[in-house]
Amino acid sequence: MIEAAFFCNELRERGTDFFAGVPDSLLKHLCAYLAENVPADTYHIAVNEGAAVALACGYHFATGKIPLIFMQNSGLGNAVNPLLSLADGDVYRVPLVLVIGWRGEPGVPDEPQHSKQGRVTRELLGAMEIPFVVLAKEETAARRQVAECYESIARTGSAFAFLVQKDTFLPYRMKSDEESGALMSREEAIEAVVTSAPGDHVIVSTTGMASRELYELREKYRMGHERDFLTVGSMGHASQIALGIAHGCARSCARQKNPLRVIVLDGDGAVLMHLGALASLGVEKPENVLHIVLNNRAHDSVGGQPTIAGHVDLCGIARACGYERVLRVETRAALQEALKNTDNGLTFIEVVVKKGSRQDLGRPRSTPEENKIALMRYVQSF
Ligand SMILES: Cc1ncc(C[n+]2csc(CCOP(=O)(O)OP(=O)(O)O)c2C)c(N)n1
Repeated sequence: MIEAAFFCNELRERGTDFFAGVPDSLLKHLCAYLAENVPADTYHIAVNEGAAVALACGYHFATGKIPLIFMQNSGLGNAVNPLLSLADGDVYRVPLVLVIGWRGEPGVPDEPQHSKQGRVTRELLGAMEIPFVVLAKEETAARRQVAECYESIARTGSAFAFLVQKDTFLPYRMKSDEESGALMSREEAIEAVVTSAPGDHVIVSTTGMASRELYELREKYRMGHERDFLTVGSMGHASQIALGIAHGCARSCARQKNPLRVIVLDGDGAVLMHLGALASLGVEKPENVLHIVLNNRAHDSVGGQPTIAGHVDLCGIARACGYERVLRVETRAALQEALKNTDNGLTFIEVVVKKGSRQDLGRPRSTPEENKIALMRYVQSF
């Protein structure tokens, strides 16, 4: 394994002094190092990976320097458009260093949502004509690769990528940023939703630990999983899946008078990633959608890196987008109270929670497809 400090110093020696991206668990030690060791105005957690590419391009236009963009390979999808239609050599030819966490690497056990992505990551980069290496886990080889990266960039004027395998970076311990214990945990908030959700409902939960916690809570209360859609990948799209379900139910559910409630359990990082979804919901106003954002101001599931949600008025945005009932709660009692009156049109509840999860949190034991089939059967039975 290599030190994040070593890798960053190699880059900095070659003039890279701007770091933007969306975090990944495979890059958490790199992000932790950057957070504490580079000036705050040069380290940016972007709302999505495409935004990070654009941000880095802008920095290059202003400085001529070669910025670095970090992301999980899941984020390549968000980045493809700006990589090919902004930074590419056929367009503005922007030199970029990409550092990409390689989830789902063939032969390495991982979650289903990473499997295809991991299998095709190299081919995707190849199709985009972005040269890459798998970052070595040993300093001499890694140093050689960094030299190769900047030689390639000097030759092509375009991007070069490092694919980062599991256990490439040595642990970097950040100073503790433990939050006050007064706030609920995400899991406690989800428990309150699961145990006091109104009537017949389905829950569309967001990417990361929220979905795992929901799955475990359904086990704990022996509730079955057929009412849940776990958005295990596709970060930021849970609320649009819910909107689609709501539209479908409105057309086909027999019990139109009392439609199935569709509850979104979103994360702050996820909601910021595709914030435009709020505008779609707010304008379309499906009356049976309850959008809950569990705001821990962090990308908790991949290492706790901060989002910008602590500086953004999510309720104000929801209101401005047209949500009819908007609330912000900080306690379990307030959340339970808020959940009592959710049949008055499109509702948004921001739940302020603390970071962190149980150490022994499990993972769904049924496959995504099994979950989907059970959910479809449940929804279509109305
Ligand atoms: C497009 C994409 N980028 C990055 C990731 C990696 N990822 C998985 S969960 C997560 C953090 C989600 O943060 P948030 O929505 O705030 O929920 P929390 O983990 O804090 O509960 C990230 C960045 C991903 N799955 N997909």
